[in-house]
Formats: sequence, structure tokens, C-alpha cells
Amino acid sequence: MRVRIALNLKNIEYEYLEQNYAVKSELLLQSNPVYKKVPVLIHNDQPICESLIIVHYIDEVFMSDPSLLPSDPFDRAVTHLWATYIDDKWYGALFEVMIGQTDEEKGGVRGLPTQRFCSNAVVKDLMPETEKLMEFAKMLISG
Ligand SMILES: N[C@@H](CCC(=O)N[C@@H](CS)C(=O)NCC(=O)O)C(=O)O
Repeated sequence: MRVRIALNLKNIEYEYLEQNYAVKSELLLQSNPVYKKVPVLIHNDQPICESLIIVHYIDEVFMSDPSLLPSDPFDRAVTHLWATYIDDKWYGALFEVMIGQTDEEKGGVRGLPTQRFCSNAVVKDLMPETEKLMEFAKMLISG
């Protein structure tokens, strides 16, 4: 998602290949032998792995506006901190909210910032259906 948003923001055309996590493709295993995870960006026949690294790569290679990362080193560091925070803390909390049973437990995903994010032009076509996301969350939580 993060990588596709970055590509959309830069208005870069790409081919998206859906991955089956239960039966990983040869292309994925060859492209990311270390983690065997998506996303992987294949550019000029070279695979780039890890979403944050890919976003940096996109920003450096495709110089068109908008710039994705701040040019000031301190601002870049702060951006990096929060992106890492989202990976480490936020996703887990989001999944717990998504599989919550009560309205209160599910409340977090219905907030206004989330709705605004999901309705943004570069994001809205990428958002998976809620049912699909919930299945994925349950799969991750069950290990
Ligand atoms: N730190 C990695 C995390 C990648 C990740 O967790 N990818 C998930 C999908 S969002 C995946 O490939 N899951 C399949 C698996 O863990 O086998 C990144 O930001 O790229």
C-alpha cells in the first residue's frame, strides 16, 4: 500500500502483481530471498525490498514532484521515525481494532482522519475491502 501510494503520488505507471501469501511465487522468492515478503519493486530488472527503502528509492530515482520526503536532514529523520513507529506499533493496534467484536473495539477505524485518508484520490482505489483486510489481520495474529 505504502509503495503504491508513493507511485500514485508521483504519477508513475506500474504493473501490480497480487501475491498469494499461502503459496508464494517464484518471482517473490527470488526477488526477496531474505524476508520473502511483499512489497518488492522491480525496476530496471532489479528488485528493491522493504517498503520504506522502496519509497526512498522512488523519491530519489523519480525526481518529479511531489517530493515524498523532506530535503532537510532533521525533517527526514523525524519522518523516518514516524514511519518506523507506524510499522512497529500502529499496524498491530489497527489489526486488534479490526478484529474487535464491539462497536467500541472497532471505533478507531471509523475516525475522520481514516475516512479522509481512504477517500484521497491516490489512495481510494488501493484500499482493500474490509473483509479481505480482516482475513489478513486474523492470519497475521494467529501466526
Ligand atoms: N517491513 C516490511 C514488512 C513487509 C510485510 O510484512 N509484508 C507482508 C504483507 S503487508 C507480507 O508479505 N506478509 C506475508 C508473510 O509474512 O509471509 C516492509 O515494510 O516492507
